[in-house]
Order: sequence, then structure tokens, then C-alpha cells
Amino acid sequence: MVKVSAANLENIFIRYDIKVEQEATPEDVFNEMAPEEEPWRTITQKLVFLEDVTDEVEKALNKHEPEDVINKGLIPGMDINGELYARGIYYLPQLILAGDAMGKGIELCEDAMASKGRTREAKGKVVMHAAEGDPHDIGKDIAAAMLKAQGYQIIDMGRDVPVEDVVDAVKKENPDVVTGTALMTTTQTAFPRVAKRLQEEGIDVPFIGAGGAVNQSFVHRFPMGIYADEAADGPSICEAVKEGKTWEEIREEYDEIVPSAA
Ligand code: B12
Repeated sequence: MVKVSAANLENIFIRYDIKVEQEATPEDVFNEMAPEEEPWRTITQKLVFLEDVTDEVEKALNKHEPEDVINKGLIPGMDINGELYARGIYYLPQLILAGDAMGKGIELCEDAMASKGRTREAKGKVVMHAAEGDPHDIGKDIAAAMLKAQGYQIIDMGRDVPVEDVVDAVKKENPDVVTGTALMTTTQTAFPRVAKRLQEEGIDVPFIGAGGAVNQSFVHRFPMGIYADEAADGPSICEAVKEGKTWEEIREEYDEIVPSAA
């Protein structure tokens, strides 16, 4: 017979997500990590406290280069949000709002660069999609915002993308990395089909497989697959690819390369 008095009710009644809640506040982390210098501090502050950055970015663009606005204001702001998420202080809604604000800021900077006849040199090209039959694209969009912020060119194919369309896009775009997101057990099977078709076409490209339906052992079972648990894993995996690591090497050094595995 189970002795109720022997059970530790404290553990039973703590929901897993509440248990990881931290005492630190967004203000604490902002003060720890934010740049001191203006206008970078205010831009960062707007992003961290999920406000519109448009005015601040426009003001900064009158005095500073757009590349500086991205690298010294917007990216540090997103880094702080990533830290707040990792520490369990922020959750997905905050990341989505911050991603939107960041997107607007980046757009303004890119427009300013275009008007000076410059383009932001892409760090690499990533083709992203949500699996065939799968309408869930929120995670893909967050991952896309993070990669875009880090300077990657994103070819976003959207959701419910047929396997053949992914293969065609990879053939046409010749990306450094291709990514797929699957949240349903019925759609995760599209990943090995994409990998098989790419192999048949003689293409070898790292293929990040992510989304609530999949895990590392599933993704590392098909050729080219590299598992990502979090959107924040994307830039680190792409960085490793750009350093010349193959998908086999990334799998071998997974715990060192991928932040969520550490
Ligand atoms: C929102 C939602 C919907 C929305 C989707 C809106 C949208 N635009 O995405 C709507 C209402 C459309 C929807 C519909 C359905 N849904 Co739904 N949905 C959800 C829900 C509640 C949340 C999913 C979500 O957005 N999670 C948050 C995101 C951020 O997580 P994520 O995508 O996994 O992304 C994270 C990581 O995986 C990673 N990541 C993801 N992609 C990438 C890419 C890269 C490159 C990287 C690095 C990282 C990365 O980063 C993110 C975090 O940092 C889940 C339940 C749940 N709690 O998960 C059910 C859920 C996924 N849905 C489910 C189902 C069954 C359905 C329906 C079939 C229901 C129905 N009978 O109609 C339909 C789909 C019908 C169809 N075929 O068209 C099931 C799937 C079950 C299963 N295992 O197969 C779930 C699990 C609910 C459940 N418990 O049953 N759904």
C-alpha cells in the first residue's frame, strides 16, 4: 500500500516549469548584461522590455552606421532575451514579441544600408521549412528570427512544405544548411524522406531537424540530420558548419557545439 505520509508533497505539487522559475528579474539580467553606452543601452532596453524599437533605431541611424545599430544595439538585446529564456525568467510569448520587435529594427537597418548602396553581407544561407502536412510554424519563425539577427540569409519556405519542394529549393538555393520543423508524429516522417531524396540527388547538406515531435535519437538516425532542441541552437550549429565542420563531426562534438546540450 502507498503511504501518503511518506510522499514528498512539495515535489509533487511543484509544476516543472514553476520549479525552474528564478528569483532574478529581467531588470537584474538587463543590468548585468546591457551595454553601458548610449544609444545601445536604450535600444537593448526596449528589446528586453518588449517595447517597440522603431523610434530608437531611427534616431540611432541618424548618427551611426546601420551595421553598428545591429551589432551593438539589437543583437545584445536579443542575447539578453536568450539568457532570460535560458534562465526560465522569460517564456515563449516574450521571445515571440522580442523577435517581432527585433525584425522591425533589422528591417530599418537593412533599408538604411540599401539606401547607402550597401547590403548586409550574409554569414551564410539557410533554407527553412515546417514539414509536409505540418501547420506548426511558431518555433521555425523564432529560429528564423535568431538566425536572421546573426546575419544569415533565410529562405523561409513556410509551413506544410512538400518533400519535393524542399529538395527543389535546396537544389536551387545551394544553402549552407537546411532546416525542418515537425510538431506532429504524423509529419516527422517527412525528415528522413527529405534526407533520402537529397542523397538520391547527390546532395550532402547539414539538415537541422527540430520541433516538439522529434528528438536527438530520431534526427541522428537519418543521414545529414542534426538535432536542435531550442531556437538558440541554430546559430551555433550554423557557425560550426561555416567553420567547415561536417554534419558527422557536429554530431560527434554535439555537446560542445550545441548550447542546449551543454
Ligand atoms: C499552437 C498549436 C497549434 C496551432 C499552430 C499555429 C502555428 N502557426 O504554429 C494550430 C491551431 C494551427 C494547431 C493545429 C493543429 N494541431 Co497543434 N498545437 C499547437 C501547440 C499548442 C503549440 C505548438 C507550438 O507552437 N509550440 C511552441 C513552439 C515554439 O515550439 P516548437 O515549434 O517545438 O519550437 C521550439 C523547438 O522545437 C525549436 N525549433 C523549432 N523549429 C526550429 C528550427 C530550427 C532551425 C531550430 C534551430 C530550432 C527550432 O525552437 C523552439 C523553441 O526555442 C501544441 C501543443 C504543445 N504544447 O506543444 C499543439 C500540438 C503540436 N498540435 C497537435 C495537433 C494534433 C494539432 C492538429 C492536428 C489538431 C486537429 N485535430 O485539428 C491541428 C493540425 C491540423 C492540420 N494538419 O493542419 C498535437 C500534435 C500531437 C502529435 N504528437 O502528433 C499537439 C502536440 C497538441 C497535443 N498535445 O495533442 N496547433
